[in-house]
Formats: sequence, C-alpha cells, structure tokens
Amino acid sequence: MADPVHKGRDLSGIDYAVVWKSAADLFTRAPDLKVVFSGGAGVDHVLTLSHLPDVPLVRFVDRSLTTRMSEWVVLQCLLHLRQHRTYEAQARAHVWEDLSQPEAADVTVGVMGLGVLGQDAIRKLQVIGFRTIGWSRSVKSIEGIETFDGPQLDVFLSKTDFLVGLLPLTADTRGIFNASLFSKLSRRGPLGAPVFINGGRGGSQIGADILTALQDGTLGGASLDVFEEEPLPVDSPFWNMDNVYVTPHVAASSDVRALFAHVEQQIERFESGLPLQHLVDRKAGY
Ligand code: NDP
Ligand code: OXD
Repeated sequence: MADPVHKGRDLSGIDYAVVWKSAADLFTRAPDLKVVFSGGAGVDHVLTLSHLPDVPLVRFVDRSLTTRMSEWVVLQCLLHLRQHRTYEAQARAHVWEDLSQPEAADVTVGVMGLGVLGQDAIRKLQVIGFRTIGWSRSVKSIEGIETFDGPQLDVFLSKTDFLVGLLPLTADTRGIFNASLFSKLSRRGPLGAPVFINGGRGGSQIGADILTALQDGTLGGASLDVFEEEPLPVDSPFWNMDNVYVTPHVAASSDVRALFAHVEQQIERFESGLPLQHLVDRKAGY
C-alpha cells in the first residue's frame, strides 16, 4: 500500500498492508486488514504506529539484506583491524610507515543479537578468521558459535575486543550501549582498546556516552550506521572523528522488489492456510 498515493482515501476492504513510515491515520482508514507487513527487518517504529490493528505482523527477512549486513559488519571489522584510517591519513601526508599488524584470529568479535543478521555475520567473520562469540536474550545452542544469554552479559563483554550491535530496538535494548557497558569490554585486544560497531538501531545507543568513551580511550574506535537522531545532525562530532566511521543507515537497505516477493510469498502461504513466517512477538517487541 503506497501511502502517498492513497492519502486520505477510505481503504475499507483492503486485506494487507506493507508499512514503514506510514501516515498516522492509515490504520483508521483500513479497518479490514488481515496481516500487516513491515517494510524492514526492524519493527520498532511499526509497533508504535497509532491504531496498529491486532492482526499478525510479519517482518522482512531476506537473503540479500542479510548478506549485505554481513558485508558491512565484516568491512567495519577489517577497517579497524587494518587501522585503515591511520594509513589513509599517512597516505595523505605522504608518510611511508608500517604499523603493528595483528591478524583477525587475534581479535574476538562479540555480536549482540544472535538472530538472522547476527548469526550470518558471525559465520562470515569466522571465514575471515576472527574469533567470535554471541549474546542473545534466550539460551542458544548454535553449532560453531560460543553463545551467552541475557544474565551472562558481563562475561560476554569481558571477552569482547570488537563489539557488534545487531539488536532490535525494544524496551529492554533501549540505551543498552552506554558508558557502563563500554567500560566492561576487554582491553586485552591487539589494538589496545575495544571497538564498537552498531548496525542495529540508534535508540539502543547513548551517543554522548560513545563520544566520551572515544575521547577518554575507553573505546579505540567506532563504526556507526544508526543514530538516536537520523539523519545525523550536520554538527554532530561523529562526522569529523578520525576513529569513527559513519554510514547513513545503509548497512542493509530493504530492496523493494525483494520485499514485495517476500510479501507475495507470505500472502500465498496465508491464503492457503499455511502459517506465516517471521512473525513479530509484540510482547517481546521484535
Ligand atoms: P532477529 O529478530 O532475527 O534477531 C534479534 C536478536 O536480538 C535475537 O537473537 C534476540 O534474542 C536478540 N535480542 C532481542 N532482545 C534482546 C535482549 N533484550 N537481550 C538480548 N538479546 C536480545 O533480528 P535480525 O537479526 O533480523 O535484525 C536485528 C535488527 O537489525 C533489526 O531489528 C533492525 O533493528 C536492525 N537492522 C538494521 C539495518 C540497517 O540497515 N542498519 C537493516 C536491517 C535490520 P533471541 O534470539 O533470544 O530472541
Ligand atoms: C531495517 C532497516 O530494519 O533498514 O530493515 O533498518
């Protein structure tokens, strides 16, 4: 349902809606919806849409989106591992000088969020040679991945050199990436200070705490694709920091054709009596 096209129109009789940043009155105009589809993998802003009907909510899960998120995560880990910013600065200054050269196997990447994206990112980091561990809400047993659940967060952090955030934004994860958490990360990694990489949601991080941690050395670097305020304000200090990579919430954009192929597939399942896939647990918030 392309909302601008239907602005103000009565949408009675419409069975399905694909929503992202939809008009506030959408659901009051569409009283007969049977299923709502999120236009993205995350559903935080769908769950807060007013008058969201009490019908199944399906999120977007897609092979290409997953692959692209993993590419972004691997890229950021390698940029930090290979001290790319320093070499870029050296190149600009015509300086020919080598730095210490740890390999991926010297670094433990801890991934917070072991869902579709977190598990794929870990598999791909492992191919490059990184040591990997993961943290999730529930207890998990995943072949080849050392996992930690909710209460084991501090142990997980104490083993993590590069922290990757791939969490949904929920009441429990809001602000989780904060000063206290950063202070618990391992400082035994080869770069001397931990790195924070967030491809999940900006609401899960406290920007001011990241800034302070980068300035006082609690963090050695960061890669941020998501922010509390998006677009990132032009005067944000993050734009100009040598040890920070900023991308504009593009780690893994939804591809419209893939989205509608997924929606068609789910509608076919629904209409032939099969269970919908990728259903959102509204109580958990993801
Ligand atoms: P999933 O729902 O598959 O996985 C979510 C993971 O987070 C699960 O492992 C879940 O634990 C864990 N989790 C949730 N709440 C908590 C908590 N309170 N404590 C510990 N672990 C928790 O989501 P995806 O992997 O598909 O996507 C993750 C997020 O990535 C999306 O919600 C979205 O916000 C973001 N995203 C960002 C994009 C970008 O371009 N930057 C693109 C696409 C998505 P459990 O396994 O126990 O349920
Ligand atoms: C998503 C996103 O959740 O693009 O899919 O952030």
